[in-house]
Amino acid sequence: MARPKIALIGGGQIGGVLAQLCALRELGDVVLFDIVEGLPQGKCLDIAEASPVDGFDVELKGTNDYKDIEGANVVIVTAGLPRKPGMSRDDLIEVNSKIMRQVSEGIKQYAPESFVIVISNPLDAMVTLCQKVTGFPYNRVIGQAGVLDSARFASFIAWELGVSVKDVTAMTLGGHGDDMVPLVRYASVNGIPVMELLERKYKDKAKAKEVMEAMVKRTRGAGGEVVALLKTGSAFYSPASSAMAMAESIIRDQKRVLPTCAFLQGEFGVNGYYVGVPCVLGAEGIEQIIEFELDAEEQAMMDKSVAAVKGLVDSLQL
Ligand code: A3D
Repeated sequence: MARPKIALIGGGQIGGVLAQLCALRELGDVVLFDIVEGLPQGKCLDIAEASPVDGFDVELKGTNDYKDIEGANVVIVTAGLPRKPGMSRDDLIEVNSKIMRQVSEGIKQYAPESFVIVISNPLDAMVTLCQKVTGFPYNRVIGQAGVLDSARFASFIAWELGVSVKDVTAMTLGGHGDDMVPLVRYASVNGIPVMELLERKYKDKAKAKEVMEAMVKRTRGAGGEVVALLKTGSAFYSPASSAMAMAESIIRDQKRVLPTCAFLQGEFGVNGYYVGVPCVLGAEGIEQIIEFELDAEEQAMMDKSVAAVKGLVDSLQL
C-alpha cells in the first residue's frame, strides 16, 4: 500500500520543522513547496540525509511547482509572513490573504481530495479564505491554533503545580487572538480541578485565583512572548508539533479530540464562522464537533472572541 502523501505549503520556519517531524514519525512521504527557489529543496535534502542516522523510510521532495503536490492526502499551509515584535496577528491580513488565495488555488487544482490544515495568520480569517477559494467541504478545511494555545496553557499549569505535562488537561476555545478563551473550569490534573489544587497549594482562594489569572493572561499573550524574544519571527517548533497532532489523527484515524478551528453552524451560538472548538479528528477530517455547556462568564468571553473573528473575516469581503 502506498504511503500517505503530505504536502507542506510554505518551507519557512514552521514548514521545515513539519517536514522533519513527518519524517521522524514516518507519517508519510513529504512534498515541501515554497516560492523561494532552492529553499524547500535544500531543507528536504538536509532532512533526508539524516535518515540513515534517525532510521526513517520516507521520501522528501522540495519543490517550487504545485504539480508535485498532486495526490496529497493532507496539505498543511504555513505560507505567509510571520509577526515581528510590536505586530498583532491581524496586521498580517492584507499580505497573507493575497498569498492564501494563490495557495488555495494551487491546492484546489492539484490536491482536490485533500484534507487541509491552515496555520498561516491571522488564522481564523485565513482558514475561512482557504475554504472559500478551494470550495472544499468544511470537514476537510480546518485550522491549527487551539492545539497550540491549549498546550501553552497546559505547560504553564504543569510548571506552576510541579506535575508532568502528561497529566494536565487544558483547553482554549475561540479565535486565535488576544481574546481566546482558556477554560479554567475544565482544566484538570488527572481529572482533579486545577483551581482546587491551586487553592490547596496557596491555602488562599484569592491567591489561587490571582495565579490562575496570570496563567490565563500568559496563555493569551504566549505567541507575542516568543515573538518578543526571537525578534525576527514567531514560534515555530510548537506550532509544527501542534499541526502534526492534527495531521496524525486524520491520517491514522485516531479520532482524537483536539481544539480545532472549525466552521460552526449553530454550535456554541455561532453561525457561519470558523472558530476554535473541540472536534473529533479522524479519517473523515472533522467527524464531530463536541458541544458542551459554557457558564455565563465563559459564554461572554466566547462571544467577545467570536466578535473579534467576525470583524476580521468580514473585512475580507469574500
Ligand atoms: P516563515 O519562516 O516566514 O515561512 C513562511 C514561508 O512562506 C516562507 O518560506 C515564504 O517564502 C513562504 N511563502 C511566501 N509567499 C508564498 C506563496 N505565495 N506561496 C508559497 N509560499 C510562500 O514563517 P513561519 O513558518 O514562522 O510562519 C508561517 C505562518 O504561520 C505565519 O503567517 C505565522 O504568523 C503563522 N503562525 C501561526 C501560528 C498558529 O498557531 C496559528 C503560530 C505561529 C506562526
